[in-house]
Amino acid sequence: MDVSELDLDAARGAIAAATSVDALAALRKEYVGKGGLAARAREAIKTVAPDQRPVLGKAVTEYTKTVEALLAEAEAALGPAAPTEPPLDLTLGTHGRRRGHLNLVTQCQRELEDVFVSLGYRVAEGPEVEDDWHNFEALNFPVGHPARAMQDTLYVDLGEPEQVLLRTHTSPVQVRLMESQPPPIYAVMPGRTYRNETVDARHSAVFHQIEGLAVDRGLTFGDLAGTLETFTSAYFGKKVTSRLLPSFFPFTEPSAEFAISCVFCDGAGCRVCSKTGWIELGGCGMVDPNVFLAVGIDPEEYTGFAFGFGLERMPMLRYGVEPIKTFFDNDDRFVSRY
Ligand code: 2NL
Repeated sequence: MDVSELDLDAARGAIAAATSVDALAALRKEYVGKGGLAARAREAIKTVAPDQRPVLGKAVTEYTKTVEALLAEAEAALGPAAPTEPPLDLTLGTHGRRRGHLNLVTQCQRELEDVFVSLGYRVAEGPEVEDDWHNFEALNFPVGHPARAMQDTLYVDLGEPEQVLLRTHTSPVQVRLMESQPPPIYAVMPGRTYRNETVDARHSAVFHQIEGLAVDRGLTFGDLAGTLETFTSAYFGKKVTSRLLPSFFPFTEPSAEFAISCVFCDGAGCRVCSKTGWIELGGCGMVDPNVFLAVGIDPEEYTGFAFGFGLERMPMLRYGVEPIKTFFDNDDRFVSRY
């Protein structure tokens, strides 16, 4: 082996002619790889005349450096190196894990929110642990009023007796909204509510409501009726109509129950609507002037309407779910179905 075999021009020519990363890798092996030309030349150092050893040693080092640099330059010019790891297979299975989804009640809540947002309403939320003022007093439920007893309130053992409670409806959110901002107000309040109820097919101690509130100049009962009609046909479809019947709530005057034509028999009368052709959804009315006074809104200047209904009832009607506790049991056979 002598110095002339370390032919840099030959290496330069071959590297320049290579057109693939694989070809360059083969050249690297041939010139500077294990057992390659440079390695053999280094081996040969001890076999040449002592005075030639430094000459050959220097030549091998020079050759290796130059060839490595030429290879690196050529590789960079050919673009990124092919991945050395096997590519990630995105079609591989999930190893038994399934993607979760929202509970049916949450799905329904989101859908209703969308309907009201499209009508120009905002979505408002508030605390689930409330005080007597926001849950009752400001809503025209005076102390000792029988309507308070009807709400089966769950009290929290905190502060003065019967002052801190789990909200029995979402109305306190509306009180907080009216206290914190001037009209006009157009908002819906969905959320969890609590009552000390005996659980049966349609009642649960923990349930959800969605309420709506509109406060503006010149709002009438006609606006309320039109809003509910628009909402019910947006959610249940154009075939469904709504009706109002006189009722009573402490916070509205006049008050009404609202019902939709039965989604199962189109109003003809069936088992689900108890042959009446109507399904009651919730209550509504014009905001009582006493409520406006409690939150500092002038009832001479503003009027408003409010409505409320149970959230669970919607998917119960749509999918025929019963009893109500099915929503909260978390039985996977139910949960994974929707
Ligand atoms: C029902 C009936 C209703 C309201 C809720 C309300 C709230 C304020 C003022 C006036 Cl701050 N009204 N909310 C009004 C009428 C009925 O709910 O059956 N809910 C499940």
